[in-house]
Amino acid sequence: MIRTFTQHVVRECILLDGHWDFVVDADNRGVQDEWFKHFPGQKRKMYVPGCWNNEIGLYDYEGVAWYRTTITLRASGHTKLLFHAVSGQADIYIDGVHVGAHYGGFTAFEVIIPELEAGAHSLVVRTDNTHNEQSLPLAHVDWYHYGGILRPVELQVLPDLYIDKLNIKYALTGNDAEVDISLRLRRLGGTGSNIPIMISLNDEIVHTAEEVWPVEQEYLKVHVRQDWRNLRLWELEDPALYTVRVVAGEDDYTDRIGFRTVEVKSKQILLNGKPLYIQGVNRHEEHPEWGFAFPPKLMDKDLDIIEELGCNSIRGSHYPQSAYWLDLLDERGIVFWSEIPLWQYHVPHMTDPLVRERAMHMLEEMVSYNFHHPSVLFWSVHNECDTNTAEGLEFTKLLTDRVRALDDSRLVTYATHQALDDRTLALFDVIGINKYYGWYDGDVEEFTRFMKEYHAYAESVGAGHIPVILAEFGGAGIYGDTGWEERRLFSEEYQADILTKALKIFREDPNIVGTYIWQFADIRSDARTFRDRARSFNNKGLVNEYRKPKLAYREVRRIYRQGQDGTPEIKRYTE
Ligand code: ADA
Repeated sequence: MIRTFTQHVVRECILLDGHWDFVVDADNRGVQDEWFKHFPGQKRKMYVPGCWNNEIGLYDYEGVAWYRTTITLRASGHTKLLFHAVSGQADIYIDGVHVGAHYGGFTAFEVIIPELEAGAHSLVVRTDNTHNEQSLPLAHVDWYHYGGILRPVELQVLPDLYIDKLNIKYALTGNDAEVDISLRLRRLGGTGSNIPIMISLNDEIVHTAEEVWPVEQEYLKVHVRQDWRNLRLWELEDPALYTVRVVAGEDDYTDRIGFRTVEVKSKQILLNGKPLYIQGVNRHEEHPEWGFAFPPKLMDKDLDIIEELGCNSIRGSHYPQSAYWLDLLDERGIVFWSEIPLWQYHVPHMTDPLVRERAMHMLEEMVSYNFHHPSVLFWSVHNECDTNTAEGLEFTKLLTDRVRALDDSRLVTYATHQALDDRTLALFDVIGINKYYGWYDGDVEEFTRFMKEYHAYAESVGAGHIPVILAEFGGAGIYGDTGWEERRLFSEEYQADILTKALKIFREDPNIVGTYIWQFADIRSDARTFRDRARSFNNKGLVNEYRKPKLAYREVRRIYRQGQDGTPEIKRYTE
């Protein structure tokens, strides 16, 4: 599954899930046309979507690998290959011809092959998950760089004139919306000079027109303004969703939207005008058996566990996550923080033109691909970068300007570990602070002094009015390692103790509007750079990597859920 709803009824779509031929090319010989002959004994099958680093013999492999499958077309036609995510660098070949490339592991991309003949064709994907000082993310991270075709691949058959892009913006007044629908259509062939367009909202036709499209013009842009009244808003308790379907000539496209406002006022985050107190966790889209190719059914389970915990929000640490996941969040009324993997970039990285270009590109892809999800309230531009420097300030300004130009309907944020001398605070709508008192930085009680110092510092640099979220805090607890409350590092009790005390401090601070605990589940870390991670996992999960609850889960659930007359109730808004 790619989405929880059907996006195309008319356009033919074929999922390319299943076994593909697979071979590792550690020496980067790049002989894709005869690739399988050159690697005797190595050829094997790999399930797509999947990650090779969950497989025996490939647990630690980072580098080039080739995938191959056969696609068969019933009739000649234009073909679109939609890759929902391929780790690192991807190069796509059809019948040995290079037809497309993409950089960046967590965003979707497409390759269009016009006029492909009927019959069987070889589809080869070269992937390279090598990371270095210019990659996004860097080689040095506290998770694992799983390689492979991470998310589904889809083959779509396109007509001569097809819907290339749909973008819906709106301005809300009460329950009425002024809606701006932008369509971009593309011509791949044909001589037709007119195209009928029909738009429907929840199955009710709201617009029909015949657009003139000069034959020599490759693209046609269509703008439709509409007033939609008496809408149900997207609320956490009642996340109303609307389906917009466009039929243009012989093509169709469906997407879902939700109507809501988000803004910052008087140091609060307001969702539909009401203060929102964030109760959240950081979640990597990662599983020990699936790596980054997280299966849809387990997403449901993760959400059950997270809702049971009393959360109303999730931070998607530290990269753009699956469309399916965001669909579920839209449906369940859970607020999402989406970010790109600019994780711990220092001055030399932030001034590197290639890094900058890659970051901008991924930011643009993240925003454009996830634009319609009402659950996304925050775009986050980076995590723990050198924001206490002039270079950090300059780079951050580029990112925040860009993201606002792409989308001014959401809040722009980031996570800083330089809170007391950060130079970028004033660039943001909401400030995320990462701090690990009780684990790396001394006693957990020091949070009280730290937050006082932070508020004074923010005031002094003109950022005192900006709401603050504790975006990361916590400690490690190894699942099953319990004792007699002797506060032993890595025990379940020690971890629970840090979180309980930290949450008490944060929840009593009226200047803090929410918390994202580090982290939801234990994740595989990178043993090469993080030698102190027991089991080579980051063990700060409230549940272990197989989603078994630790003591900390139960303690946080007690705090996040508000008991009233013995009935647990999720606290969604500040009283
Ligand atoms: C950082 C980082 C997280 C994780 C955490 C930790 O704050 O952003 O990804 O590595 O530290 O566990 O130390």
